[in-house]
Amino acid sequence: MSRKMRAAVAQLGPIHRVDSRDAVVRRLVTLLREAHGQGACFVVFPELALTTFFPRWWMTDQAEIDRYFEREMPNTATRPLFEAAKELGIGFYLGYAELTEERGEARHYNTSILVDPAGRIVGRYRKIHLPGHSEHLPQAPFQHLEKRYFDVGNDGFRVWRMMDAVFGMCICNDRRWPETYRVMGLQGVEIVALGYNTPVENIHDREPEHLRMFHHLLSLQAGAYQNAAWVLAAAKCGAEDGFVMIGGSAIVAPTGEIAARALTEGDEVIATTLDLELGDYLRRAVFNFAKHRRIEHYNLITSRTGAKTEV
Ligand code: ING
Repeated sequence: MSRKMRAAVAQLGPIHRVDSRDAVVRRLVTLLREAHGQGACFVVFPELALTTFFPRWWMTDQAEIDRYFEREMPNTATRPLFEAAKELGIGFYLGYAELTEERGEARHYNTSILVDPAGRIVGRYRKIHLPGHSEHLPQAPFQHLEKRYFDVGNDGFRVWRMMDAVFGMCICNDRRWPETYRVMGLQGVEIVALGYNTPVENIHDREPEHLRMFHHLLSLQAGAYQNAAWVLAAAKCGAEDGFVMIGGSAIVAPTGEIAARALTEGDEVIATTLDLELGDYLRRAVFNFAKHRRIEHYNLITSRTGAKTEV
């Protein structure tokens, strides 16, 4: 009897600066119900799914910045989502900005949580690969201030057993780094859930826009195949206050093939029945880590940060 799970990715269209948490949560609940209607028992929502992608804005007033963060989870605004999920018996991944305190100091994380079908938070991840910059770039068409507004995540890349499967989480830029998937792959991850907000325009260098989607899908497909895992990726996309982000939400199989892909840049649910044994043949052979990996030759991966040519 093969292990199968019907899962969905809930893509979000734009969230504008004026949009309230309550209005956004109503959209999330609608998407959750649609996913349930498609037979899903697990749904992935995007990165920073409760607010606009605020790192695009230069802000200096910490109180203004902190308005984009959640001090507790669930909270008044998000409780309807947890309650709907529990009513329907659906687990979910949710990305949001987390404000917490550690050793008396405020800490700001770009966070995702894993919630089980009973509405309990069973896992938390804090984004490790923070892209962009920390200083104001006045000449740029928009900012990408994740290095300014967030602390580097301190939870590592972990996995959790839930609903008879092994789940892992990451967030947006993490998906571009093979280390992200491999650390989870070495823990036997079967389903990697991730959300993303990816601007169409590259503010640093002139780059053909079609490459944004190409690199996004390439990263998902490589990570899935090289670790024999399902990868479920949810975009927040479309024009947020005029600033366009790519769609391309996708469900990628352990073979690296795209099983489902969003067609729009709005609120959209895609769903697939995940065969959790589809990747078994890859783990037995080509990606049998225990049999083939040669870690005695990999030390630079964890001992050297930047590239250095010594020849
Ligand atoms: N966004 C983008 C991402 O990694 C980016 C930033 C885009 C980096 C394109 C490099 C190239 O998809 C977030 N939020 O990480």
